[in-house]
Amino acid sequence: MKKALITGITGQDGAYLAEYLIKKGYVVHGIKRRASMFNTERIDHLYQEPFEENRNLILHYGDMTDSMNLTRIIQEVQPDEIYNLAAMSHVKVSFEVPEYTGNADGLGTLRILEAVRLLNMTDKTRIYQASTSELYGLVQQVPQTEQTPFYPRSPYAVAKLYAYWITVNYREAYNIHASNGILFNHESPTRGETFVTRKITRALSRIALNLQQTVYMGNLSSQRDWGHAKDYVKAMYLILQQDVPDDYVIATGITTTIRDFILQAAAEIGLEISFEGEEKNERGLLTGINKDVFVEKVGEEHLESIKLRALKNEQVVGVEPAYFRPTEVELLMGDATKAKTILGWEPEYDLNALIKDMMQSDVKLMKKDHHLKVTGFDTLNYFE
Ligand code: NAP
Ligand code: G4F
Repeated sequence: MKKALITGITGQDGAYLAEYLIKKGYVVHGIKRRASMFNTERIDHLYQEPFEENRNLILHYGDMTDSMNLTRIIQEVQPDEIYNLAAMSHVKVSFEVPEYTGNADGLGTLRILEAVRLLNMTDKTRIYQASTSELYGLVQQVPQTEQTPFYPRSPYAVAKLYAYWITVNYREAYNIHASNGILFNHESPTRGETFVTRKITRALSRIALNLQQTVYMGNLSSQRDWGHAKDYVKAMYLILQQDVPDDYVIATGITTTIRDFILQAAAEIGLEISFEGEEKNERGLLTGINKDVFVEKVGEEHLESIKLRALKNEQVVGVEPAYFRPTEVELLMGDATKAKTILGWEPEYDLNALIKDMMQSDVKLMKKDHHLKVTGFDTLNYFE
């Protein structure tokens, strides 16, 4: 049985990848951080009690800033593959914690590579580094390929630039099987709630259920190339199955503004929104309801209240300058031809299917909130 070690296993990608590798017959080891509350919600469905024989998921406490901890875990586990997914991954937050971001995201990658080298595991262990389209930043070319020059625009992207190049350097200097996946934005129903897509799908679900009036956003005009995390973890696996290590762009090739994502996600549940005004004064008004879609996707019992709000053309989207970044990445659009040709990677989800998946999941989730609000106490239904 192959052994994989996943850093960042409690995150969106870590959880999908763990599930994918377990299904392939791997024993998966994961590094999680100690937290004051449970932080394993995304992988709880995979967890087995420590006394169970033939366990295929084993967790270790650790941190990307702790070299000794990482080296000990790698020595104990002796992984065939390491997927280095752990990172302080929020671009806006990285402006507030730049040193920590550099330490965890940049030097953290060096710690993994150096541990494999010092433990003489360079022939045994393959390493995947979670690189990012944020490296392109102020884009020098559209679409972006493996050849496009990098121009990072945040402490996060600069830290990831170091991680990218130290991975290439260890590959060339020590012959380590180490590869970068340059992944464009990928989302899912378990995407962190403060990333833009999930913020939108949660807020629209709450608006539909009359639990929230307005959602305040940052830059509505930036454009992203969004895929589904389920498709993207398959690319990570494929990258490590190649005889020769290399770097690959993983993307859909389609780019969409944040504004259009809002419109499409709203339409998915029958909400019609119209934007007016510019920049800080831009607003999204609820101007209509597609009754049949709303009843099917949200439920008849919520129709009357949303119709009233639409009649009044209520504001549901606003712009809050606090969400703007000091330096923005305006346009990302990737060309994954190399990955498609060499890895045989093909995404199954397009943007429409991604939005469907996220909206369906968040409406269901927010209905639990609605039920709590209405009844005032928890019921068995809460866990359905
Ligand atoms: P995520 O949901 O934010 O997960 C990040 C993971 O890293 C979590 O498990 C987190 O633990 C862990 N982590 C953070 N700091 C750590 C530290 N100091 N030590 C140990 N673990 C730490 O991110 P994601 O969306 O799954 O992304 C996975 C990786 O791909 C990240 O490196 C990200 O930068 C990169 N990436 C993501 C995208 C995307 O669109 N999702 C695109 C390109 C690249 P807690 O759960 O305890 O916070
Ligand atoms: O969803 P975001 O926060 O993702 P961002 O900054 O593109 O970073 C994500 O993707 C990267 C891959 O390119 C990863 F490396 C990184 O770890 C992370 O997963 O923001 C997307 C866009 C930005 O232009 C932002 O300014 O949405 C814009 N935006 C507008 N209003 C907002 C908001 N972003 C957030 N988070 N919140 C807003 O209210």
